[in-house]
Amino acid sequence: MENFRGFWVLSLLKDIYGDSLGINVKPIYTPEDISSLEKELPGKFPFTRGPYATMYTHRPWTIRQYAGFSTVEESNAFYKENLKAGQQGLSVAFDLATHRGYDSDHPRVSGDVGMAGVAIDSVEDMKVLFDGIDLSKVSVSMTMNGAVLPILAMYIVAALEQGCTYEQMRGTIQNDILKEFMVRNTYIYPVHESMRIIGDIFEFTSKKMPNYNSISISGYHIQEAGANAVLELGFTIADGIEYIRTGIKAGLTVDEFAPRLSFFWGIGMNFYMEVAKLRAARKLWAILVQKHFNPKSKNSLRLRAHSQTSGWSLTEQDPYNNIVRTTVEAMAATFGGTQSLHTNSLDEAIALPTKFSARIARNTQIILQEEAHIPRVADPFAGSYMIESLTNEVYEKALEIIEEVEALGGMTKAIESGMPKMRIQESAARRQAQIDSGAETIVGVNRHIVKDTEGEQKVEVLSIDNSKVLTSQLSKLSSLKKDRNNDIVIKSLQDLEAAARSGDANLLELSVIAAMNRCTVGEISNAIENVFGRYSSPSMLVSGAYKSEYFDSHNEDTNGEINIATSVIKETEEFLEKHGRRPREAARLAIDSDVHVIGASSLAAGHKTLVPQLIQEIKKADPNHSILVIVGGVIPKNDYQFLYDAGVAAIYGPGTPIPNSASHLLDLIDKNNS
Ligand code: MLC
Ligand code: 5AD
Repeated sequence: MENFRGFWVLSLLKDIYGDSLGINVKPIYTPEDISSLEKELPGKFPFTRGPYATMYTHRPWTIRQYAGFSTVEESNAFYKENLKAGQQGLSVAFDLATHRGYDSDHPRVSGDVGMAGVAIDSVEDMKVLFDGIDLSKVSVSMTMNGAVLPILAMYIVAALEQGCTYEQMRGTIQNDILKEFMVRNTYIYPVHESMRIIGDIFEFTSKKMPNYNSISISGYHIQEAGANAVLELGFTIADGIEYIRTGIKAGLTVDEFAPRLSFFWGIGMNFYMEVAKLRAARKLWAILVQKHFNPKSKNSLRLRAHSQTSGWSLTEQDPYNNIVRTTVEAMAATFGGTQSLHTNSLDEAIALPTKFSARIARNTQIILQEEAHIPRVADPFAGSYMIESLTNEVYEKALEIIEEVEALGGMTKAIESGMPKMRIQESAARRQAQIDSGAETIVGVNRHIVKDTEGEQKVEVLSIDNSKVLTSQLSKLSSLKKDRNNDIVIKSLQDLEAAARSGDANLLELSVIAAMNRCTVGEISNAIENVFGRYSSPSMLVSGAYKSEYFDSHNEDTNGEINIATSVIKETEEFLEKHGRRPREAARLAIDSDVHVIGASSLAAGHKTLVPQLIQEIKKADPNHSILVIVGGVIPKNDYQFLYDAGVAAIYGPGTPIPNSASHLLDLIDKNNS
């Protein structure tokens, strides 16, 4: 039995930690594994054990739940309730229209207004969002990257008009554009111009807002896009180094802004690895910042981080299991010494959180803080042969990635070369293949699948009335435009545009003036777009990684039948022979490119508006309607029939194995073209 268990543990760890990470986790660790490592203390260089000497014993991590939906009035009410119920900091989710720098009345974004976050068009909206919330006391994080100038400016003006001084403003702006180009995709301007904006924000905040965190350098989205822990860590620290260079290029000394750089990690189910990652991150940052920039203040070397449990790890199937997953991930984050934490809600893979699911998610943290007493000791895993050794291995492997990026000339250049995106896509394909082949277990998806759910309580789904939000935003926008002084508005926008062109004034400073004068998000973004342009990314594909990983871990199935992936490859070849080309998917360019299928992936809840519009457009341009529309992503089951009625050919929800959807899709295309 013991031998058997040892073997099982060994093979499981090999699968999870995987060759792709290059880390061989052993079944047992001894003092020899850590004999060469230095003894360290929390709050002391290189800060592996935490940025503060006393850590949670002095102050537990901040319970900071990310939220925002519908109108500012509804989001404001939600924030106030959450604060009353034990949440400690705020974190604002904006809708996609705002992220892209469009006002709610822009025709391109009508389906997205208020859906995956709160809609903001002007400082008047921002003031209502924080109505009754004292911005000198409550720290607020804002996840904004593309439209960072108007949004940060509007937050500043809302705070000033509340009576809060610049010095009192505390909080964080995400402002991490490099990872937008790698994975998250809400950039607006090209990368060099975007980096100039970041330099301006560092300059402005370091001079006027000493308690404000000017950036949240984010690995979270890199992990969510499929990167393993080493890639997430390596690319994120390399981003950080690039941002320090940006600040120095803007004329600042490292100590003027580095103490207010902050980080953000994704925490998945790979428990030991996540604890080690957070510890290794602090050590990497301290050592590399010391080496490259030699700061005088030790605050410049201290990595502080927010963490969020992984949305990707949560499943639509058997969703109450998600509470357990989130608890495990939250424990990894806090054992790793995070400063602030968001715990996801159990309905993550279905829709935005409801009041009920948000309560369970928040209470998960309160229980860890107050019932499990995790804050009682600083860095409890210190001295563990395994965690210390793993921390060091993750450190070494991530350092190799950072050196690869540096050899390309730093992260901006690496992004232009396409290297990080390709590596992340490759890692994602391998991971998916491990799941689809059953090498990695996901309970309820590829093991212990529940077939009979009759009589079980269904998960309640939050649904947002997009047309109601839109009507409200349009009416607020038109009264704003009537009431403001339009001459001053025009002058503010001209000043911004001129500064974008000349480079001789701070763009955040001018955005604050524009926001004060009631210019809108769309107007401020557009004034700068007139000079910088709007960036659109070329697409890239990775091939081969999924196939090799799938067959490495799952060759023929045990019944001796040909497994599904083998048969999909065969079907694809047959299709190629019959129709003369491989089936391709594309979105907007589909009609011009004469594709077989358009695959729409929706995480932003716009599927009920945007997918029917897409089908109508195809019908208009292609009356024979030979292009199929399929949908994937976070789609509540209740919406499936609506989408089928609108003409959707297939819906592939979270957890659908790729070979199954590929086989099904080939069949549909074949029928559609025969
Ligand atoms: C804390 N303090 C201590 C201490 N612990 N002082 C002495 N000893 C100790 N043990 C002090 C700190 O110095 C600080 O004061 C104050 O207490 C608050 O602690 P903190 O550690 O700074 O915590 P916090 O304010 O919560 O800030 C954490 C942070 C910050 C630095 C990581 O950047 C942050 O809150 N980030 C959140 C990012 C976020 O929510 N992002 C959501 C992304 S969602 P002082 O005076 O030094 O300030 C997303 C999804 C999507 O991105 O849409 O894609
Ligand atoms: N409210 C709450 N959580 C959100 N997320 C995204 N938008 C919202 C929102 N409006 C969370 C999900 C997602 C991650 C990027 O952030 O967990 O996976």
